[in-house]
Amino acid sequence: MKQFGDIDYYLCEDLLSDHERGIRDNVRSWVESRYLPRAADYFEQGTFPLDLVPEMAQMGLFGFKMKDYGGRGENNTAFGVVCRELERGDSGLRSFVSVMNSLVMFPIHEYGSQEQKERWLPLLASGNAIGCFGLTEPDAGSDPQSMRTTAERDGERFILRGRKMWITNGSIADIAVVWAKTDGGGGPIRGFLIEKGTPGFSAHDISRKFSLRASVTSALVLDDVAIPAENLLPGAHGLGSALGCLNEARYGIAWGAVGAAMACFETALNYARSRTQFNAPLASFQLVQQKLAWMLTEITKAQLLCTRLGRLKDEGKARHTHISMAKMNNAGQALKIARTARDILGANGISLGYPPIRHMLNLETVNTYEGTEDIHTLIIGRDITGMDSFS
Ligand code: TGC
Ligand code: FAD
Repeated sequence: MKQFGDIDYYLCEDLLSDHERGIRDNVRSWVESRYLPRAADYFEQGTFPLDLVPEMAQMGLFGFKMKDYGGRGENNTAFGVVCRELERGDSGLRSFVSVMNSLVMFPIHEYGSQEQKERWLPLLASGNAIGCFGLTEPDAGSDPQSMRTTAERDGERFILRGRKMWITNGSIADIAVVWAKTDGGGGPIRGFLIEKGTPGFSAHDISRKFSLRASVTSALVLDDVAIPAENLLPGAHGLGSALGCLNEARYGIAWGAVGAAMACFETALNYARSRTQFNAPLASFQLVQQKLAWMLTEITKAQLLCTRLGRLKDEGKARHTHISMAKMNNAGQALKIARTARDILGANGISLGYPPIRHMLNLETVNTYEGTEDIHTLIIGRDITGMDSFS
């Protein structure tokens, strides 16, 4: 049964090419048939459906923009549309694809050696390897420059010591992109590849999450982890290189949040039309119409923002501050839209039988990770004023 309609008040989909619309339709129908029927179960059970990874690889969802090493070579706008359609299903599903593309394959492709690219990119593109990205630490979240993880050169090896926290895919990853300060903590931040099974390296899942439950989130432990010197990403120099990966992921999140908001709006509208109270459909009450009108207006604004951002990125004109604005606005508004949808559903709104509560809880994470709403506000504030107010 087809569940998703087109929520496109300003005909933004007309701004896509036939090819991009074809990609949208394929991913949408896969999400509807393969993910949505089990979405509430995955969330309730707190599991990510690893059995779907080969199907996603088959669709070319890993290395989606990469022109070589088994990638699909699509543009940024098409990638955004994919993220939106995946997140109509669940933020955990989009997160998996974000991490694979933007936080693991991107840094290996951009900053990796020839050997690293040849070894890992085809494996990741085919879904035969999973990756994770370790930047955040227990005491370094919004301020990754204050990280404590270190990498010490020891002849032909590096020895890594530290902890990473809140790492998507951590325990299921074959390869971890880990950021650490060199020279015992006094040197610049560099990126390293750490393989699963390396002595001293382990991942422990974070349980009791109420958000992004259909996604694996782990802590990484690095106790004197010795890796070959060639596991350093040679092209990654300083925090800016890690932030370069975040630009890619934040861009996908800006689109993805719109997908979650669309799913919530659609549910709320259908519910308001069919539910009767005081002998009239909820949708006939002015207060309910006000909520629906506000939701659709915010979705439309968010669609316009990320459609334009996609084209700017395709033309090489997108600045990281443009991406911050779209991530900040779209995640924040999607969260408010999900809360409003949950409200329109009344008591049913707290049931996993309807998607809004699941999206609402997920969007709490989406609004926090990849830079909180506050941090993106400060990034934009710094861009406008030229004055740094992070500390
Ligand atoms: P700051 O001095 O601003 O910058 C340090 C260097 O980086 C450059 N830079 C950027 N480069 C590329 N892209 C960007 N977005 C950049 N922003 C800054 C900058 O020019 C500078 O270069 P250079 O050559 O002068 O050294 O650094 P700061 O320490 O003041 O921090 C700035 C701040 C706060 C904006 C940054 O630290 C930040 O963005 N914090 C938020 C942390 C964050 O977003 N973490 C995300 C972790 S990963 C994650 O959440 C994955 S979720 C996965 C999933 O989808 O499941
Ligand atoms: P803090 O930095 O401690 O912030 C707490 C509060 O203080 C926030 O409201 C923040 O906005 C505010 N604040 C902080 N600094 C300022 C300031 N200067 N001015 C005003 N307000 C401020 N990280 C990874 O590296 N890899 C991953 O794969 C990954 N996946 C994640 C998955 C999940 C489910 C979650 C929840 C997080 C994930 N993260 C990941 C971590 C995420 O990026 C961080 O949680 C995020 O960057 C915020 O850091 P923090 O949680 O330490 O909050």
